[in-house]
Amino acid sequence: MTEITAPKSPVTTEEFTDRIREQLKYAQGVTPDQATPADVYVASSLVVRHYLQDAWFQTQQDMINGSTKAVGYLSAEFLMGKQLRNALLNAGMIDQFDAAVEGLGFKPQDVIDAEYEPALGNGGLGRLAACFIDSLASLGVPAFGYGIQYRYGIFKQEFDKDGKQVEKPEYWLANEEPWGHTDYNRSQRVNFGGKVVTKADGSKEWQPEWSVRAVPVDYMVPGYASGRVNTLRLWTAKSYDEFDLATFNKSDYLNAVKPKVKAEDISKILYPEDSTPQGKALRLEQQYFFVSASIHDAIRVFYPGQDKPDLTTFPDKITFQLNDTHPVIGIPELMRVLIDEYGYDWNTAWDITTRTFNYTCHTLLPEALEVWPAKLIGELLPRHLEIIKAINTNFLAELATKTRDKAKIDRMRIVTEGENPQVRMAYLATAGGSHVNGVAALHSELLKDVTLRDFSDIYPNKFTNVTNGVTPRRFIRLANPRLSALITEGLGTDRWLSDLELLKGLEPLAKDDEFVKKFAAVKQANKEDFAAYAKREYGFELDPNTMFNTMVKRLHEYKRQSLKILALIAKYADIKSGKVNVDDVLPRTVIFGAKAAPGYYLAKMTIQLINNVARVVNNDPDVKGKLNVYFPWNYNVRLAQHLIPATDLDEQISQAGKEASGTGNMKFALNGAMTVGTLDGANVEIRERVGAENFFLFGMTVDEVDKLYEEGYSPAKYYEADPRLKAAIDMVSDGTFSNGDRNTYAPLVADWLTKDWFMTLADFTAYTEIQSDIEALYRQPLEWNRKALLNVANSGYFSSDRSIQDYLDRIWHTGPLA
Ligand code: GPK
Repeated sequence: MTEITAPKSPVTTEEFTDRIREQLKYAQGVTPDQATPADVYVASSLVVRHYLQDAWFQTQQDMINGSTKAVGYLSAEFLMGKQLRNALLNAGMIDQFDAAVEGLGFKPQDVIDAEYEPALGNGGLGRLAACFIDSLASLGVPAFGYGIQYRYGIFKQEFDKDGKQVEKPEYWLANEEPWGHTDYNRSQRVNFGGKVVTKADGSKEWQPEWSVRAVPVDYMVPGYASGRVNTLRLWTAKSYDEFDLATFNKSDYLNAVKPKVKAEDISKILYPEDSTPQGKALRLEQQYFFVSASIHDAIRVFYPGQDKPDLTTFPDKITFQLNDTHPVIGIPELMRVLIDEYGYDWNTAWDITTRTFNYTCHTLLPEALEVWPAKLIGELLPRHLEIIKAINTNFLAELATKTRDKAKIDRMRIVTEGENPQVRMAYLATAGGSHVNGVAALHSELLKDVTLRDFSDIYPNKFTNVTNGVTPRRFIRLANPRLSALITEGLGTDRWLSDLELLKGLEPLAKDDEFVKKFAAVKQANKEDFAAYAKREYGFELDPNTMFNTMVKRLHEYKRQSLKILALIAKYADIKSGKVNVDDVLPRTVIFGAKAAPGYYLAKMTIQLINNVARVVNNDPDVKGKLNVYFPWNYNVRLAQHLIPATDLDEQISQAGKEASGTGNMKFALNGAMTVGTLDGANVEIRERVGAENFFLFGMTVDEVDKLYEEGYSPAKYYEADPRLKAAIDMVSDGTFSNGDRNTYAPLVADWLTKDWFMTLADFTAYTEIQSDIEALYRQPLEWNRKALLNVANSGYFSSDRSIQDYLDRIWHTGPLA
């Protein structure tokens, strides 16, 4: 007997069908005969929202009337992926939807595919935020996701005929978008510029120069089987002045709409940088825009209709999590609101503020911690700069009571000294909140020992770890229905979808050859599906009888796509030179997915190299189809959902000490891929849990990396020492992958040989050596799949439900609604 705990549908197929017809008629204005899949998609989405509406009201009411503190997750990015199927799953209506849509003469998949993916994030950080709000709702914890509804998401990636990345605007709102409800009646004014004046009573008044209207667009966030529906509130910027009439009357139409354009520019585009802050004024405007609107919104929600609310209770109503440094301007903003708008004294305001905020750091790259010139803040937010300076002064005074180490105090300044003072947002976040957390055990240790060392010396109790997680609803149940069915069969229950540690119950089944064969059959079927998908979407011809070896993530030097491509070239060179007999080569299909920041020169050149290696290797008859390289463009959540379940081997090969956590690594392990990886980020914890014998470890550790830097790293030495590495790099130089042109990749080669900041060359030999272990195991399918199954069985810890529970216990100190 299989126990089914999935939510029951609130609706029959007949009702669902009727509602779709109704929406088609009244919202879309088409008959079922005229309707396209896109019409049915919009109609179905509106139907789903209809059925979630009461739970949404109830959740808000219980939140406002009850005593359970809510969570406000402040994030510049929410990389949600498609909404319809996820909402259907969480609300228990998948079967009714499928049947209703089929009854109307449509294929459910076509309707699902008609949804345009909102790509309002760059990568891991944004996708984590999306997993977290899913888990908060599923655990029944009242929460808001607060962010920006960018008109243009992360750019759409294309490749030109030379294999170079081309960025195209991602105008995701070009089509009807049924999920977001624009609530013009709950807008907030956000001010910028101007000056601060001191009033007669000594208090300060900010006289801003211009302002924009922040209009919330509300998305329902239905919990899985919790009956709760939270809110993702994304702000969009509107102008108060449609146009300047005086200018308009002079027939200068373009200039007349300038104020409108400037205001609406604020939410126009997501900055496409990942782990590198761009010091742009517009970016700071975006950050202040959404954070200021969100703080005022929370006060409106929790103190409805009150002119003089008692905001000393604010930290009992909501806790704000700062997702990286992007929303940190919220700290001086809350201070300003409390002091200037509500008349609290400094100390009371500081007490409220520090009890309200907590900060998550997502990086170890020092260049990725945002630093703003004080001058820029002063121009845009003059009152905030005053407050930041005062926070800095008080903080330094407090430090002086805790240490006599003047140099240390100086290093900890929030505002630096000198001619062009800078504001360090990570330091402001650490000083102005209760807790600071890293995103994996190793990362949190390194944060304490290196990046924020001085802070952790003085405030050791502020620091904690919350290892990242991913939602099993989207990344197992939706992405991999076959594996989901097998897990449910193996465990005798579907309860694992809300208690992922239950996967442990699969462990004994790894000894059962029949079960392992079923598991292998699931993978094979997923590979065939992916091959069909890749053919349809990209025109690729993938052979599902080869090993599918995947590396998907942002293109960054520290992640070391170079290591993967150099190893592949070395293999190709072995075949070309006859050093290995091509008939002995294990057939492999290597699949890359990666976007590079538009201004990141070496990353873009790496993309070009990969595309050209693919062109050459895939078309070389000497290779006899043993090596295949594919680079589907525009990697996004949808592609991830198709590719991850079809992967045999996953690459997590960053330089040790550089990847804060990784979350792709978790998704792959949970979908039964084996990992080849370094001791970095959450790889460490994954390996601990799945067992060292079920993980392909290679490469230097953090300590070895540090030691090598200290000794003086010379990449050329490694090039000379390993003939296969030399052959690979020489092949890049000699024009093999650039139609004979020796200059194309010269800058990349020069970087490898003279700088190689992330020590790709030093780890090359170890990386190629582990390949023989990988291939030997892959030649024994039963043993490979046994180990892959053990990866699934032991990765339950990496559910975002567990991450959220850790945040609740260690940081937020709240829980589900009663
Ligand atoms: C970290 F600093 C940043 C950033 O700007 N963007 C981003 O996606 C990632 N991250 C880390 O690189 C990953 O290791 C981590 O898993 C992810 O954030 C979520 O914590």
